[in-house]
Amino acid sequence: MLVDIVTIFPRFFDSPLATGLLGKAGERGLVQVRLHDLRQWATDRHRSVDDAPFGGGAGMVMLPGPWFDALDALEAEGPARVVLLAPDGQRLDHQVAQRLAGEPRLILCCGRYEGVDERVRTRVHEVLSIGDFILAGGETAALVVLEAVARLVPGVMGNAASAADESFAAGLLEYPQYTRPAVYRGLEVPAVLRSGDHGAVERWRREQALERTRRLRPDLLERAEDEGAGEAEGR
Ligand code: J9Q
Repeated sequence: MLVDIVTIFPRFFDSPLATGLLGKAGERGLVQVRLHDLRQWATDRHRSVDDAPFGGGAGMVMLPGPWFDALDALEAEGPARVVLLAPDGQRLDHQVAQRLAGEPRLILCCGRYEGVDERVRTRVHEVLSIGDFILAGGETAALVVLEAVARLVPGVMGNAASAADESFAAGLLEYPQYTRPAVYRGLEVPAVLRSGDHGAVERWRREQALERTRRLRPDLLERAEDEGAGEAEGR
């Protein structure tokens, strides 16, 4: 997968792209990320990318010109799914991430929080939000999208177990995890996990995941039921 990110802060992505899963996916050529400074498509001598809003009001609005020219240039290289990060977009979830992971090429457009000239939306295929809160700009949201999508690109996560966990994780919260020591400051690891009875461990984990989901995120169970998934598919 190729991901082009258009931003006024290309350096924002340096450390996340060099580190951990994204770093490894880049090294292995599974997810190639290219960063583009929106200012390279600015046309005035100050390299402006924003201006005051028509009609007045606080803040600045990103100019259509640099965005149109950036997308002209990037799309001239070939087809891509163009995504704008904005608070009024469709909410990112596992399903959206899976859909995007199937795309050969994405262009992630990071706007600033005051907004992007409305006409830029004529050039994007979809608008995505990562939640109901205000960020300074789309960069943080783009990074969230990128990480959620990259780990679903075939080959990035590796083993079959993570793929199996993935379908499970989509519908239920995770079961409680423990490692050594068996007793820490008087807090014990549940006996079933140390019993060696793999069937019992499996049943316990499923029960715990269901209970935890019912208690903390009942909306996830309702959705799994609506989708006709859940029990039958082992989620
Ligand atoms: C660009 N608040 O917020 C939540 N998801 C995305 C955003 C966002 C924002 C400002 C600018 C994206």
